[in-house]
Amino acid sequence: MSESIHAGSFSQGTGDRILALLYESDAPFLSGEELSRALNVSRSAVWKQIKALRAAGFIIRAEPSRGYRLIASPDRLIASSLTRLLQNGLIGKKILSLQETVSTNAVAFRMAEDGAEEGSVVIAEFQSEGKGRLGRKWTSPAGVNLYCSVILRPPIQPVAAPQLTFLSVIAVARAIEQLTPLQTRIKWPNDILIAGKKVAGLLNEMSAETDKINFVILGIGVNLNMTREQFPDNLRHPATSLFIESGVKVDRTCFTRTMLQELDSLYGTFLREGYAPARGEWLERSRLEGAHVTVTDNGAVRSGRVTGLDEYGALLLDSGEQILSGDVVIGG
Ligand code: BT5
Repeated sequence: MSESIHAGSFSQGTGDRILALLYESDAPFLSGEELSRALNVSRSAVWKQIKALRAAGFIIRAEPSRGYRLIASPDRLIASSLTRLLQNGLIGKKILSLQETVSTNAVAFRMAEDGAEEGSVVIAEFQSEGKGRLGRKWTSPAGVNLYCSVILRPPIQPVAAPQLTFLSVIAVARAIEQLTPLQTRIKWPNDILIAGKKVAGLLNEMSAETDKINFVILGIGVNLNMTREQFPDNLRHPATSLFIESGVKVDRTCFTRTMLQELDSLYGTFLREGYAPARGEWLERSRLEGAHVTVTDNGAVRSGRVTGLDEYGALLLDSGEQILSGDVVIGG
């Protein structure tokens, strides 16, 4: 499994480094000699890697007198193509992209324990045991969606950590609305719906001491190009993907970049101005204020009219109740 090769480090193979150079180059072609010098490997090693990249779906033109040029990339989420696009922010400066893993949250958690920098991102093409909340599973077929985890080290009290969920929810909603004609609705605390069906789910995990957060992992799962047949029959609520709703395949690299850029900007605002701006946008996007909801949590059922969100992200009901966790049904 590729996870065991990569987990815990960002060291790139020669193929990845060649790709990064081809992406970054302003010149139309890079010669074999330039590449071999930059990477300190032989020209035949460069050629071997070019052949391997072609076999993996990259279209690379080779001209004897000029060198190599990257023409097109396959539909894969590749660290070097994403980091190139995300150099100006905190989030996404370092990205680890895995072909498959158990769960990106689990990999990111271990990397954060080993000291990975704030803003590091783990992405996988397939998760064998993608996690939902409360021990539930997240269906994660290969090569069609986004499964991603972001490591943050916010200087806030552990009790305020749920506020960060709202940042990732808003980042996903903004990316969907920028790149598709679809309208989203946010459902407390961590779902994004299109036409009442779940298109994305968020799972935050935290390592903290009494009054200090060591790190938070923002786990983000978005159904991008998943087809109807790829959904299991026994989901708890109706689910969908951007492809099913719009009929158009999403460019997954472009979606990932847009979402991470939005998250970076929201996190910057959060660090400077606190939680109020995100809370305002969340309330607007959820259109939950005034709605009648039923919340189920561990068998306890509460219902009422939503009056807002408190400063830590808890849902407030007109009965005066403060809901910290649970599953919400709107209009129930
Ligand atoms: C969530 O849990 O919605 C959180 C999902 C987080 C997934 C990301 S992917 C990257 C990162 N790494 C991980 O291992 N996880 C995170 P929850 O609200 O508990 O919803 C889970 C429920 O949604 C399941 O019990 C199913 O009924 C349903 N479900 C499962 N897979 C789905 C999918 N792909 N799309 C829509 N609904 C799904």
